[in-house]
Amino acid sequence: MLWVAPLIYCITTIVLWQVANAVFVPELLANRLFEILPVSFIEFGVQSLGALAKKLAFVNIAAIYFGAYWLFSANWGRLRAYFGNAFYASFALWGVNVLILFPATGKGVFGYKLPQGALSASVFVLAAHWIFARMLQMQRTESTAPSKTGRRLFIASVVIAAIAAVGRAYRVLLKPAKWSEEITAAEDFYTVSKNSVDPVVPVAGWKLEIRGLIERPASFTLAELSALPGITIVATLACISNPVGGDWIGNARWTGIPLRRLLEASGIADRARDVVFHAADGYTDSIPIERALHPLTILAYAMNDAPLQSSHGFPLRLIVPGIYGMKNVKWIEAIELVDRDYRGFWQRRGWDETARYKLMSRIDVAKDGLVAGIAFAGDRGIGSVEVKIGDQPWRGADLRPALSPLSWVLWSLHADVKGKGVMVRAIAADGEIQAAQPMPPFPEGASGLHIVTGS
Ligand SMILES: Nc1nc2c(c(=O)[nH]1)N[C@H]1C(S)=C(S)[C@@H](COP(=O)(O)O)O[C@H]1N2
Ligand SMILES: [Mo]
Repeated sequence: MLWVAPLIYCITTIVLWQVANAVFVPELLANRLFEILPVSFIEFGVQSLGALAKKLAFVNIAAIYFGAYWLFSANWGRLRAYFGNAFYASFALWGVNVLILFPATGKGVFGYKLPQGALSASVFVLAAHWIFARMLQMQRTESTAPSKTGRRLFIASVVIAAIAAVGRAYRVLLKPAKWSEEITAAEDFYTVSKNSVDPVVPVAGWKLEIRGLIERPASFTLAELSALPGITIVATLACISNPVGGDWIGNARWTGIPLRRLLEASGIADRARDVVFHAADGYTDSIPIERALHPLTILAYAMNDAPLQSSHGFPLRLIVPGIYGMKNVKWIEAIELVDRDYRGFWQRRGWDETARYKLMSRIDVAKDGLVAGIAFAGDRGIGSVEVKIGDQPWRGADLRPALSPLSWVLWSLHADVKGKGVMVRAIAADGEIQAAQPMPPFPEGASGLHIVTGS
């Protein structure tokens, strides 16, 4: 049974990771890969496969990692001659993890840069290797003829990946065209993060720390924050990677504390220039102090009148007017005031620094005599929306009143569109007309008009 030792090793590491918050080496490797791959390549994957792209990459890396243990175990009959004993062999493999893989993923030798610290990180990995050694020891010294299991596992993983990809394409194609709701339900709200596995932050022990260039550093528990007078605002959030016509945009009611109140209570130093947010997943980003003091910049703990879901940043996330989703940091643990321009996670990878929302509009439906969709202008407000059908002149659409100055607007127009090209453009309240020139999402957000064929 050559696969018992690697299988038990795989299960042990997953259990330790999920239950005891131990490091999971494939996760480190996957995150590292996302960091070193060119952004345009990741964007291509994410846009063609959606969030699934990252999960597939993660699963494949895990398969390669545990595959190496399977190979080791399959060849144990031969390898025993070199190592002498299963425990020495396992110890060597542990060394590969903590002395090679940890530093290679930027976590330092023994993982001293990990949030868990070097001791905890390497001891958990050692424990899993001890179990692997026990299993190797018990493995019958049978022939080392390569079994077919490896090839079968590989074929199975390719088949599963293909089914998942086809399934997703199917869902996208079958999704009936529906006009957006004013408020997007939390379950339907897009989620985006840099992580292959998002953090789940427990309330117990969680604190928001405020530090840096302030007179009185402070910290708050979630109960303390929720007891402060809060505000509720409707605001649209959109990802800077959202392509023209894409659905990485949603509108929700956010409840939280104006950031301004916390900062002013802490006494802002004159030199403070940027406000930096540090998150539980190691993500950081900043906004200029002026934006942080905007009365509608809030630290939100509720979405659509329910506690924030983990995927949307529980226990606390930033909602900042006029700036792409990227800078609306989730899972916040600390807020730091600094005297310089702080470049966040995506800025270091070439994405735009200001990240101001571009004027956008999208067609949700164009059939049975109705054209309808959404339009969004960040914190500037939508003035009007125009639709062009075939070669007819631009026509003004009807607008529903915006729920807030930071909300998208729903627009519609009754017209015969069957078989005709339909396009839309938004005009901001300040008179700016949505740019027709197509531009890809990288580095400052997509532009171009959404065009569909009516039915
Ligand atoms: N801590 C943390 N915050 C984050 C991110 C992240 O990876 N980590 N991703 C950002 C990006 S790119 C976007 S578009 C929004 C998405 O928020 P949502 O998932 O609630 O829609 O979260 C932002 N906040
Ligand atoms: Mo994003």
